Amino acid sequence: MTDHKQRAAVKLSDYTPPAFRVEHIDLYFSLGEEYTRVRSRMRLCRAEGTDPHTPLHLDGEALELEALYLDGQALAIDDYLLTRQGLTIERVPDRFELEVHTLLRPQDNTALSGLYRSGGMFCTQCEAEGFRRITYYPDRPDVLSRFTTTIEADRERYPVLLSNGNAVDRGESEGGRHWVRWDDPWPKPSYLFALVAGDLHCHRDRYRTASGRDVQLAFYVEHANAGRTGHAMESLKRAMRWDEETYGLEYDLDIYMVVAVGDFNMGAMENKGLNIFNTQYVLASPETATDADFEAVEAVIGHEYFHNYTGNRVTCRDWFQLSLKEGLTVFREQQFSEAMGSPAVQRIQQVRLLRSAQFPEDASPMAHPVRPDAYVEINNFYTATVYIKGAEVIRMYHTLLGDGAFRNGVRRYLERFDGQAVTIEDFLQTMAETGGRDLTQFGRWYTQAGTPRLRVRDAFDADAGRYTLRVVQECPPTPGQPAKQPFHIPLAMGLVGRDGQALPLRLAGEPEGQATTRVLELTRSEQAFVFEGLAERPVPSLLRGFSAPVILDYDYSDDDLAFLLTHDSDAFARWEAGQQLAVRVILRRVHGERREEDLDKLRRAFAGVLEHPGLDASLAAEALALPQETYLAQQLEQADPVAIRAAREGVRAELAGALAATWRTVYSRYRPQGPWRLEPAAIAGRRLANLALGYLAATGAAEDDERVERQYHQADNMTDSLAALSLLADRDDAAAQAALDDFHQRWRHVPLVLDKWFRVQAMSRHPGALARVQSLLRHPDFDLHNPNRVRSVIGAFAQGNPAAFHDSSGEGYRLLADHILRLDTLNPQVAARMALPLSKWQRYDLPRQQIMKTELQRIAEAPSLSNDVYEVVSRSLENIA
Ligand code: B3K
Ligand code: ZN
Repeated sequence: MTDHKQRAAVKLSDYTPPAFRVEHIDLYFSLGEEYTRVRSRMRLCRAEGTDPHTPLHLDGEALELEALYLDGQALAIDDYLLTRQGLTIERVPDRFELEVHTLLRPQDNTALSGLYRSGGMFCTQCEAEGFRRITYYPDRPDVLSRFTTTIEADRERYPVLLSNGNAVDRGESEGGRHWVRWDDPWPKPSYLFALVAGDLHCHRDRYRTASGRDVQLAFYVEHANAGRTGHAMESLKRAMRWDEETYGLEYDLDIYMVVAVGDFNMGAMENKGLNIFNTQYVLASPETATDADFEAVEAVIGHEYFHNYTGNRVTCRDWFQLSLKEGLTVFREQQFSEAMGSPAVQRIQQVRLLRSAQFPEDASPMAHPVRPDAYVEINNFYTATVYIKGAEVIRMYHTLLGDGAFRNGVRRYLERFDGQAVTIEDFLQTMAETGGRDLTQFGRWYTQAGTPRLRVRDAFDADAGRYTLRVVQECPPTPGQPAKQPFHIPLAMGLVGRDGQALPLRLAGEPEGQATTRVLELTRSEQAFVFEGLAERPVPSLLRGFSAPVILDYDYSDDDLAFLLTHDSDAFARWEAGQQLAVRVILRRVHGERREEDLDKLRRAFAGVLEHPGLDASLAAEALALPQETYLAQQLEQADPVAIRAAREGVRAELAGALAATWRTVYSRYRPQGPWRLEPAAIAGRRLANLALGYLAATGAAEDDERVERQYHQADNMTDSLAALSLLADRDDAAAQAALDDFHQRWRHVPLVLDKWFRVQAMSRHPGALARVQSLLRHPDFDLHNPNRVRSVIGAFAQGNPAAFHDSSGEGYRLLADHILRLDTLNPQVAARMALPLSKWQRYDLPRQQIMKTELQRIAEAPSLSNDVYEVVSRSLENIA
């Protein structure tokens, strides 16, 4: 069997500081249709304390070296050593100038890393290690340099030429060409370099900072997308204002540019002053984008903007520190989204994502700590763990320190380390100092992988009025970490009286207090907390606001859950109680256990949500949505996704029938009247009405089927249109096919919308979904070169349609493996992402495990596999811990 240790892993413990500094780099790009020439002139100097005999090593990959000059002298072929990884010059002075000429073919760069083409434009993606695909350079985040960049290209084809910083000069050159020179005053690591050239439409605006400086804002898109950047522009201004008000951080250049490209490996990139975005997170109009898309645009615009400080001004020493910028920036993005919308709804959605994306990762052979300690390919570590568990870790600092100390700590961190490349330890130390807390044990959140489980038991002593909570924490083994030390866990909780009132919490030995929520700090494997002054046994409300990324295990009765759903003062805890009730009912069905009273319990609980005075439609929609199949699967040692689908759909259909009249009323009452508006009440209305429509689609009544069709045909916005279309994609009658054909016909020239057409079919709950996916992959509009299209078919199917993907025939696995192998020759980064569903094989029954492993093995044995896919499949095949 292939072993990932056969390929060189980079280890955190091997870190050494850079031997050379780059004081300045002057880049010259001559862009062409067949080849592009890059000339780099660097002023280098040996870092203080470095051995004077240390050779100079520059990273470089997939480059053609045309010439090399050291202090003006051309170097001959035996003056340096050239390998597939880079360039080494054995003897160099302490200070010198190096000029490097390279030749690239961006039009053939299907990996979309480095300089590549998307549609008619040139663009770059340098994080993590794309700059070495442009020129030879010490391509590591702890080498910061001042960049000037001149871009020269055909004037007609590429009227817009952009790079980081300010445009300082421009001119004409021969043969209908022109050039622009950019100067970035802020020293930066190479991963933040960017270049764009194209014939682009520009949406301009400006922003006045708190101190009164005017910043130009510019969104560049292909002409066909003009008019769809308004929401992104407004989101950017809101993000700029929010960061000033919340963290006192003001933008630090005179211009902020965003470019939208249709071919992009991930969501967006925070290049200094020149963000490059996947079109998906910039373009939004009511006809083409759903409410969720609008929200995602605001969040990602915010995220990349917030990186300007957390990531760009203070960056990472090495890529093991990735969560230093990503966890913190995701947390800031979450705070921003909470401030712009409903904090409770946001929190629920964050937790749902954590549970569906990160918990399974933590339970898989790919599990790694928030700060990993080894990698073969760093791009494989832009994971849910580094990003969203990383954000949960930051949220726990916030919970432990309190809002004021947290914000002061972040400010102090940014001031202290401005312009530097630092470590997670530097952040932790600063937060500990500012908060006046010892966070040594807390640091284990960065070094230990796995999801801790809290087992809570309680006892009530009626005579003494004393209630005891006993908490045991344990964390399962993960690869390379058989045993774990206890974590420092903030457990937010409350106690609810039998009358539904929040009870004041008094811990034994403490004076009387009024607080009804407290944060208990767990630091040992087992701890007890004794509350006094209680007249009767309370119902505990545990892990309020999801105060830590853990699995909570407390033996609630069904009635307790229904009670908390109605009475808990914490919105998150109410939602959680409802979800747990639904989880139980569905899992009983999975186990073939059918209790008469089950449906009734759920029906009453759901009706209670809808009858709640002061109903928040958005929160209600969250509470009435059944738990996701992936979450249900995690509750089982070994899951059968087909049985889970059947049980969940069965419950859905029964709830649909039992509450049909209610769903119809909800549908007509909450559907916003009049034209589309992007306002909280209208968004919440659409969400709840579409949820009701989802249940109605399962009643089997002709009137409800027609209601779905009507909504599809009458919708004036993508939210309603797509909600109906995805329900139609679950059917296979003539009306459903007609709607799918209509949608394709209408949107075939709008790639982001066409992605939705592929996605709803790839995620169809129809039993024939697997066959449909097979034909979608042969559809003329399917394109393995475009990551969005790949994600909307292959990703949606393998991650978002468990019952079809895990079809017992194994066809789903084979189809995925075939496509991973093809994709790996084009775009290894995306191919490796697509392989992740197979890495979770241990979670399924034995026959499925067998076929999944066979397919992993087949991939592992393929010749010339990329490091990206190699690392995923070889780790997946290793035995867990
Ligand atoms: N920093 C980029 C991600 C780069 C991923 C490289 N494989 C986007 C972000 O997190 O904002
Ligand atoms: Zn980020």
